[in-house]
Amino acid sequence: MSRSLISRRPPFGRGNSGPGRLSPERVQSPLEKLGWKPFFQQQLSLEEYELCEPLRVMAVHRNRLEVAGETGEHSFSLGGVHLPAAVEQRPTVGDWLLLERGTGGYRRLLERSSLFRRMAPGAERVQLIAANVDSVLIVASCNQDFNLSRIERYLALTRAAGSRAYLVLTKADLCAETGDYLEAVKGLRDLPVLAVNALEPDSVAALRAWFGPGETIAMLGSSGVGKSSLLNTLSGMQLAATAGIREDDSKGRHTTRHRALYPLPDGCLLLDSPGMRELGLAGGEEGITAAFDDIDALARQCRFKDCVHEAEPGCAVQAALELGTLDERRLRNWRKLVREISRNQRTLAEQRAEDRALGQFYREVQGHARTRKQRGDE
Ligand SMILES: Nc1nc2c(ncn2[C@@H]2O[C@H](COP(=O)(O)OP(=O)(O)OP(=O)(O)O)[C@@H](O)[C@H]2O)c(=O)[nH]1
Ligand SMILES: [Mg+2]
Ligand SMILES: [Zn+2]
Repeated sequence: MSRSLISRRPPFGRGNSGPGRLSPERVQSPLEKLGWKPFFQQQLSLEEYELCEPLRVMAVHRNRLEVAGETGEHSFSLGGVHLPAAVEQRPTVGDWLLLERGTGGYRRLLERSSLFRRMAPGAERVQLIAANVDSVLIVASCNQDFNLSRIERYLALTRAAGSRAYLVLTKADLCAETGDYLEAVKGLRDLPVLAVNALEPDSVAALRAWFGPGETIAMLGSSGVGKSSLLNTLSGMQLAATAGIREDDSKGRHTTRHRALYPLPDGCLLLDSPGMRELGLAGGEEGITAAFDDIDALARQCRFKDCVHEAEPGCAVQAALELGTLDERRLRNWRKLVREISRNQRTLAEQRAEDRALGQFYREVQGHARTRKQRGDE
């Protein structure tokens, strides 16, 4: 581990010079190594501070969580826990939860610094991907599977979650000319890019400069791009299985089946996840605005406020298309994501209204039952 890389980074908990501060000179505590920060510490009441132990969710299984804390890693059964009905309030990978010391009883989830969600494929529900992610490594490979619109989608999702985004182009060693790929992503602003061979430690070493100790990094990328390979090379261990891709179309074989968080020797934590076939945007228009700020800026210059950028006079978006300063594909992808998000938000709002109505119905039924009981009705 290179000390000089770490010392260039600002310490966490800016403005906090107390004992909670994580400085490069100080050795990280076991909790800080798991991503514990003042943001979480501040949420504990005095009673919780004394009676509870914070644990990070490293992996989620059907009825069990893998958690890690001051005393190491263990498995926590959700069997006897009464979890909230709302999906968003249930634990996901990266969450911090409080368990009572001694009894191990479940207390609560701590407020999240960021949350990644998607529309569950085929269902009209939200699915949680990860919580408390500081940065996202968007992974794409320099082969047939490279898709700029997909990268833009990941970027919108990352911006919506309020996390920093980085792009790594893998399989640079298998491609004669990485220049074309680097050129293709040049228009994506505020997105540091590196082309690497994910199997080669020297090649991925440059990635380390992007991340600091205690930082949680999620990887987003389709199957076969080399997410697990990056994890293995960065950790110097064979932590996750990898498998060859299909020769005809360069697509992966969905080797990774579960999301799991891995602490790296550098002191940051990397989330390996399955390549997600569908990553429907579940909300956060501001993510799209941020990922497509060029189109947003153009739209503001249109003559009409409600311009839909088709054939209206004085449309700055159409003018940019004609000038060639805006790419037709990018505009199409923007339209697609905007439509998708408004459709999904409508669905989710209807879903929530139905859930509320159902809750109200149950409460009324229970109320009637109580009244009958009090009156001695049969
Ligand atoms: N030559 C070369 N091969 C790579 C590189 N990155 C990944 N591979 C190979 O690509 C294949 C897929 O890599 P994985 O790491 O399993 O991909 P993944 O993104 O984890 O895929 P899923 O788990 O299915 O989502 C493996 O055979 C890797 O050895 C690279 O940069 N160069
Ligand atoms: Mg994998
Ligand atoms: Zn317009």
